[in-house]
Amino acid sequence: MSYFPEVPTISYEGPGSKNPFAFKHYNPDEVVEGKSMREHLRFGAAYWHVMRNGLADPFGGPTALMPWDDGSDSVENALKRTEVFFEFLEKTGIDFYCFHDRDIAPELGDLAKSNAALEKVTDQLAGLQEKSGKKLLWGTACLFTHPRYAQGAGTSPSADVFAYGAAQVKAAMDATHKLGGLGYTFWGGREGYATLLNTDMKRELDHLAALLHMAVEYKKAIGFEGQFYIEPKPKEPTTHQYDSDSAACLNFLREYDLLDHFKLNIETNHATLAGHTMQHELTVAIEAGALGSIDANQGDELIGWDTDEFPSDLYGTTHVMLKVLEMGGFTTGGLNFDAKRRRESHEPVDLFHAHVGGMDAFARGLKIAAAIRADGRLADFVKNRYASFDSGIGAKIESRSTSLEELSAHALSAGEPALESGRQEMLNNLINEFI
Ligand code: XUL
Ligand code: CO
Repeated sequence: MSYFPEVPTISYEGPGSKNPFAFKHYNPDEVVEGKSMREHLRFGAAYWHVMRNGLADPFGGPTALMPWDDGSDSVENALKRTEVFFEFLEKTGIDFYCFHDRDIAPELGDLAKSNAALEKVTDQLAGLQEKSGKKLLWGTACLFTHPRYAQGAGTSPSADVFAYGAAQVKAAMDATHKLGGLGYTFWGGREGYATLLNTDMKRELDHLAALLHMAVEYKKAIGFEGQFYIEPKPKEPTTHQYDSDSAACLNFLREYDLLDHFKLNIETNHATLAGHTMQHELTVAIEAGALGSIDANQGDELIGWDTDEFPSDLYGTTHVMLKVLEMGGFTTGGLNFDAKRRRESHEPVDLFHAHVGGMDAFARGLKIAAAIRADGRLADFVKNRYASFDSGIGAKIESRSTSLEELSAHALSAGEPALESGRQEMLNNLINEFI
């Protein structure tokens, strides 16, 4: 029984192929910088977008055709979706997936029943993973959809809501552990505020840190060895999200003594919303030794919200892969397509076009980034730009073995410093040589 009878298993046919159900660039076993593309890219599919996103928007209902889905909240329907999803993973050749507890199993109006449903679905997922070799990149708890979380979960003003959220985190960590998940993500769904008039920011942040510390404790208690991630996002749904960008997350983790236990899961469209480039967000994380995983998508520069589009911009994928290669590749993380089709792309085959395009865009990004690195001019330029710190007074500044007195004497004797050009246009041209 096939849920996508019109779609073949996607394979690599090379740049000359005109087949929309073929990779033009993603050739899983092709070796780049000593590793296969599959090992570099570690693609993941987001269960919430592939299986649960009906493509509704604030002005109109869902359009996505899901002939396999009876639209009910039954466990049977949830179990059926897992089979559809694994056929999708099989045909696209995507090796990993990610989920929220409530994507895979229904919320049944009673926590014990919801937990039992999650157990049943994860039993089934365990079997499907076993059969297919697919792996769970990370799991998470959905602490933002249900009305009880309207004012936050870990930062809710209600201790009972906090406890309910904590219970969901516990069950979602159990589910992730049971499925051999390589990571567990905390995205601060509604952990933020709409107005400071009703908000005690300090207490809310203390509570959020308390939740994360308890999760660290629980992780030890159950022997879960996956990596914890925090996913920055500046706004939407709340006006101000506490985990607004990489720097804010790192500061929070340091302040609350959590940095040893967390890395960041950075999403391209969230970077855009924060007024940063993705390179900026990745660089901040990498320099702190804290880049864990990536939610791969792109935003629309003409629209000010999280459009979660599939990555198609080759400059974007090139810059991401330059950073990933620079850090030495992913360990537990990967490229999770936290992306949805446009509302107009409502047919099941569009799921394939979307992911195939994203995978090819990243495969090209990888090849282009590797070529830029092999060429070496870009890295050399940056290295040379700071060469004055390699010896003499610059080396003393870097080793903190000088003083304002000595630097003043240096400046008095050296005269007016000369600056070399930053050569931005030349470097843009250099990148374009490879795109
Ligand atoms: C929301 C978002 C989430 C997280 C997981 O913008 O990116 O889907 O990735 O909760
Ligand atoms: Co995301």
